[in-house]
Amino acid sequence: MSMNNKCQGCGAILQTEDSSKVGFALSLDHEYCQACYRLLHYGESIKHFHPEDLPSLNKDSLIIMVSSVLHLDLLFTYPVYRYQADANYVYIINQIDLLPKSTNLDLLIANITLKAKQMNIPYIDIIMMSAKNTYDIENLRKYIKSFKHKDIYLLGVQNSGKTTLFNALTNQSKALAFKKAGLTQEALSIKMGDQTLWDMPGLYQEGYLHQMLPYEVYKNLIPDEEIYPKIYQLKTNQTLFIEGLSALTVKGNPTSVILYMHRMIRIHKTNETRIKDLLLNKENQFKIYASDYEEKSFRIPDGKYQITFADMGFVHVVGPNNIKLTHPKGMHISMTEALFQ
Ligand SMILES: Nc1nc2c(ncn2[C@@H]2O[C@H](COP(=O)(O)OP(=O)(O)OP(=O)(O)O)[C@@H](O)[C@H]2O)c(=O)[nH]1
Ligand SMILES: [Mg+2]
Repeated sequence: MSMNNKCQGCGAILQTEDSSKVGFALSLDHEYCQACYRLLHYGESIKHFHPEDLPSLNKDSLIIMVSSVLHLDLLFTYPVYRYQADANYVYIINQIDLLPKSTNLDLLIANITLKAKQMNIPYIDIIMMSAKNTYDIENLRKYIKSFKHKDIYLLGVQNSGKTTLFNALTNQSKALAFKKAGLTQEALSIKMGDQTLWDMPGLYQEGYLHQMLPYEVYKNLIPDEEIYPKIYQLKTNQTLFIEGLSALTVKGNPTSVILYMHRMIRIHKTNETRIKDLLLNKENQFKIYASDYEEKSFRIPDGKYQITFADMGFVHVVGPNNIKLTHPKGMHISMTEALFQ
């Protein structure tokens, strides 16, 4: 088995021996492993593994931490600067094109900067951009060039857009960038002048949709274009039923809830008493995705708060209030202060 041929799509070392293992290809001459080939040509997903450990990085590098606006609750939570203390850090808040055009981006960046200061995060810059915007990419390319570092790493949670940035910055499209979490398996690198740009496997996040649903299903639940916020007025004990995935019930005073999710996700306003019936699919009205659900209660303090539903989006709720959620068991749910209005 050759140890040199890497799949151009996910970076896995190609092997022809075990079709159940990562990097399997029919021939070592192929550009792509079979999993990437099928994903690329047929949109079909066969197993990819989820790399969990941070691979070792060269010293004195520039680390670009890529975060999606969908994962802002996790921003700065991965203490990469502890493992790689000699590196310099730049944070990219990617996918800002997903936020409604009306979003106050100045306020967002001010709040993010404040959060970084409060958490003592070492960083050179925080950049908000879209990997799909050629102007942003051009600026980022120039920005990277202005550094003396030889190695530039793209790091961050799965699906934050590292490979999309990597392809755009290097003017090619061989590495695969899809909504499939954990797609990049091993580091991919390309020379940019005298610097090397590294696209790294995503950091694994527990409780995201890929853990409970097949790719064919979850890819349709993750937003990929501008989100149009939906506002709902809810009375006490009224519930927002979010497709067959979660239910949000207001337990305190009547309030409004603003929902930021994929426009195709069906929302149904109902009463708390009907959640069980709906989830048991008695009505056959909604797709029901999970079989095991759990409940969580949140006491929302005074102010605007964000409840994040794994990697599918979030809601804004104004406190003080009490909110009850019903969601698939193990789903990552968090409550944080809202970073924009
Ligand atoms: N709308 C929008 N979509 C983006 C942007 N950046 C990436 N995407 C999409 O997000 C999905 C994931 O992108 P990838 O580049 O594969 O993400 P990754 O961080 O490399 O993911 P892993 O390899 O799993 O760690 C793809 O469907 C991209 O098209 C962006 O700025 N805007
Ligand atoms: Mg990738």
